[in-house]
Amino acid sequence: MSKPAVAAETISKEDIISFEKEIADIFATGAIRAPVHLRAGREDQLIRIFRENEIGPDDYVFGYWDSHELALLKGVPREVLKQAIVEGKSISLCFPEHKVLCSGIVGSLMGVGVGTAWALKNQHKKGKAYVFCGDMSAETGIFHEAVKYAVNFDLPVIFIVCDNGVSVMTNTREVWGCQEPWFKNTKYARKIIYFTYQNSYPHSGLGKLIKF
Ligand SMILES: Cc1ncc(C[n+]2csc(CCOP(=O)(O)OP(=O)(O)O)c2C)c(N)n1
Repeated sequence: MSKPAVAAETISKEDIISFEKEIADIFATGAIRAPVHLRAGREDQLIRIFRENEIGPDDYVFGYWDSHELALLKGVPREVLKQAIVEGKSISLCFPEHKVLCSGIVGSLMGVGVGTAWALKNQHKKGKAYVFCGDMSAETGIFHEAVKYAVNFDLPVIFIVCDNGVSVMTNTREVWGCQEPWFKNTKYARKIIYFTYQNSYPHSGLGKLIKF
């Protein structure tokens, strides 16, 4: 049987950059009456992760407030995604038919990802759960608990920590008290993919007040 299609094979770095730029331009007009969190600078890493792990229709992708790129790479059609963002759903994008589920609440999906992985394993279903989060989210208690549980029960879940060095405007390393994430060189690292990047957009919005 052939493997299910991996949408990320057909999506380029330029596609992602131009999508975020299009949303930035729409946001600047005041037409989106809700927050948006734009991201740039991690396209290569995200494309590589989706392609190398062959993240496809059997897999679940969980993300937070900054998930435009994840939805595109999972196969949500560009216009469908754009419509949802224009309707104000950018920070909690949910496309169950594509197994893309996001939330604007820090930490909220760690347990959901682990629970999904538990169900996949115990129901002998194909697929994995992929939980994408930021560097400060990886410091939360719920992240620790979720990763420990996933490792101890060897669940089909991978956490992807995208480290942009800040939590909104707080320097992550000042909070961590060290340069490296807590899981580096521990047994928990086997369930975690980690990379650093610099976001060329502000944490949220465009860095200026938008009237609408
Ligand atoms: C429970 C909760 N507390 C606070 C916030 C506000 N908030 C949104 S994003 C964020 C920073 C998270 O930092 P990080 O995980 O590093 O994410 P990134 O910088 O990649 O966006 C905070 C504190 C929130 N969304 N939910």
